[in-house]
Amino acid sequence: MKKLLVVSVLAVASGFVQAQTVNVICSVQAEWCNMIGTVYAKTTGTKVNISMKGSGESLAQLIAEKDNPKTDIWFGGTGDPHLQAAEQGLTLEYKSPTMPQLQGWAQQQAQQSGFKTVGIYSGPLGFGYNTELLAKKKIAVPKVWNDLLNPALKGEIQVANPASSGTAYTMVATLVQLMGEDKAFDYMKKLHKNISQYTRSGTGPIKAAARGEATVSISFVHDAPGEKINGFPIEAITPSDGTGAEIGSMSIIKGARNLEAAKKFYEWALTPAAQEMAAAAKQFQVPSNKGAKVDKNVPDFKKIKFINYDYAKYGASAERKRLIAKWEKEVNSLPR
Ligand code: S7P
Repeated sequence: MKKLLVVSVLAVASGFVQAQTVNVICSVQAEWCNMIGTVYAKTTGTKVNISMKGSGESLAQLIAEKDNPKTDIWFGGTGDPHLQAAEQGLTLEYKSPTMPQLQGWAQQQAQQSGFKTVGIYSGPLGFGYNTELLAKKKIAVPKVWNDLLNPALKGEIQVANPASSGTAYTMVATLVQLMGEDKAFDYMKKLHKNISQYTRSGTGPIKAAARGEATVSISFVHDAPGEKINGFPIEAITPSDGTGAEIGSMSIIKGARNLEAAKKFYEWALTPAAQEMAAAAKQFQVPSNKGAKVDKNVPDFKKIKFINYDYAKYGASAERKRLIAKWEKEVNSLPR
């Protein structure tokens, strides 16, 4: 025993003990991914390999890697694909001792998945708009979903493609729950005429609106203040007739090669200090740890009219597949 201890001490002292490694897919924006990677590596000595991907693309990668996972943990991204990953057996059940410190919606996300994912932030869907372009084109700020059908907005709106983007899938699921399926599809067919481009990534449209490449975007509104702080003429609003919200989530990958390192990273990511890094990286979702400070730029949920989003139903693989196939056939195939 004594001999073993001496060997361990010598190994550490002489640098023979290899640092732990954790392979992270990160689905929030680059500044936040880089910040958590750098801070976690510096404070723990862990080697952090970060691969940045949107939510839809991350799920596709995890499905492709199923038999030989190269990822240990998936940080961030909309909750629906995390629920699908859980349903498809791609992620591992893990009950964090931190769970009681989390908001109800974050715990509900965990329970719904059999503890194979957990909520780390939440944020509402809405409209981003370029203030200068709207003023120049003399178009009123869109306040309800129907305002996006204004013919003056023809070719002026960007939203992502729901097949690749969790943000855009949140829009489809929100509209279906808000209007009923038939009316929602009629609405999306009309909206199609005003769309200039369905982007691959969910954050693309608000960046385009900020830079004047689109007048309006359908986006998570917490992505607007960061663009504004960076000097772009952008504002965001949530539709007063109702909207949905994402539960940004985190999951440990089943078969993770660095399971202990993944669990350590997971616990760290649930701490108030780690969650406050979002605002430091100019991303303004509501943090899931009740003890984390809420930045003044975070949208005030009390002022937003939310639908009662059914995360279990719309997070199910079969429902997502069905709605996306219907959107491709009935909406995306239409001429503009
Ligand atoms: O602030 C980043 C954010 O809006 O992007 C995440 C997500 O990766 C978007 O993925 P998609 O490209 O698949 O839409 C959101 O979870 C997050 O709030």
